[in-house]
Amino acid sequence: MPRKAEGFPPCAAAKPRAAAPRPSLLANSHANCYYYRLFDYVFNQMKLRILYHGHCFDGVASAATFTRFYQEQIQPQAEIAYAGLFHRPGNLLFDGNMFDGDENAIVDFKYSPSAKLTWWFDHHQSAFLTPEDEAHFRADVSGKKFLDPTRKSCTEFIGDVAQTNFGFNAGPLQDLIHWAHIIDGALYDSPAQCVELKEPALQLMQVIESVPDESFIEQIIRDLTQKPLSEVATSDEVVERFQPILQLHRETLEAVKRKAVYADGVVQFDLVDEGYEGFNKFIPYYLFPEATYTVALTRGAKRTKISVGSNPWAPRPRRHNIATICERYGGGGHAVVGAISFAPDEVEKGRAAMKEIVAELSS
Ligand SMILES: [Mn+2]
Repeated sequence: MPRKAEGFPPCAAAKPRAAAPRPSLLANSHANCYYYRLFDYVFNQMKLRILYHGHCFDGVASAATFTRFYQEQIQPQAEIAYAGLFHRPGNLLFDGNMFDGDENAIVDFKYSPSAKLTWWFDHHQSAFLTPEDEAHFRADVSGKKFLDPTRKSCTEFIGDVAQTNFGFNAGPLQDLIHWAHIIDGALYDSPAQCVELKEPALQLMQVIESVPDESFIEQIIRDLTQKPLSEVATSDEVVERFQPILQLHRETLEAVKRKAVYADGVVQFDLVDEGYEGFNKFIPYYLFPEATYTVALTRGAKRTKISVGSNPWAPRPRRHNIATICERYGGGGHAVVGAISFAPDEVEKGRAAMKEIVAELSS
């Protein structure tokens, strides 16, 4: 259950610190002059670009946590811009124009060897597109790029590193970190908790995963930087957007009930013809508590996708590393959950790969 917020101290950005990261263009003797400060603000303000794992609760929570850390410990006056990053077929995840800040950060997403990338936090096993990217990361001496695939959530990882290495106080973000940990680590009490969606944090998760409006997601990030999770998750804007999602979620539940086939520990279903772009990944275990794995095929506007998952409450333990299986088909993820993207028209290719994966997990 979400803990009740006991006051949410405003971000220290409200009171800019004296230290400026860039040399001033004017002499210091004018430092207290209004026009000096205005000039300094206009001409010396630096821009931070934060690229985060889009439509993912942990990605959004990581962006909010990094924002608050950056404003409190690094540069209070930075102008901050956001953009979501998405997994796509092939290796074209980044384009050079994305790194348009004076500083550029990636959180909860793959590494980029771009010289413009100044901060990186990730916890995915499949964190690198190529061995060259990994070598580039291993050679980094900036002290601002971090990977720990043993972490359940990138949000918690950022909070801990920021606290230990940079003196950040992650306390006010405790509730956000707690829920990112549960959601990204799939540490729910039961499949019912996640399929019935009673907790506001889980309703916010659904909104983040489903609402296509990037500017709304960006507002959520900015709100989570300044307000407690419980307040953001129960706001009118979130509650209003959650209602149609809940309706669709119930329809998807019915579709999975109709299409899912269970055998040898594996639930499989193909929702391409139904037109559902995604589904709550705990529905299969809600319906088939004895299953160890799920393999599902869906199609959206931008990709056909195989989702592979494992049941955290399975009576028989997981014996396969799902990221490793997905990597063979050009996908990736974690040991317990992963995905593979194909072009939207590659449905048959997706179906063939799905068949092979089901056979492997059933053996
Ligand atoms: Mn994550």
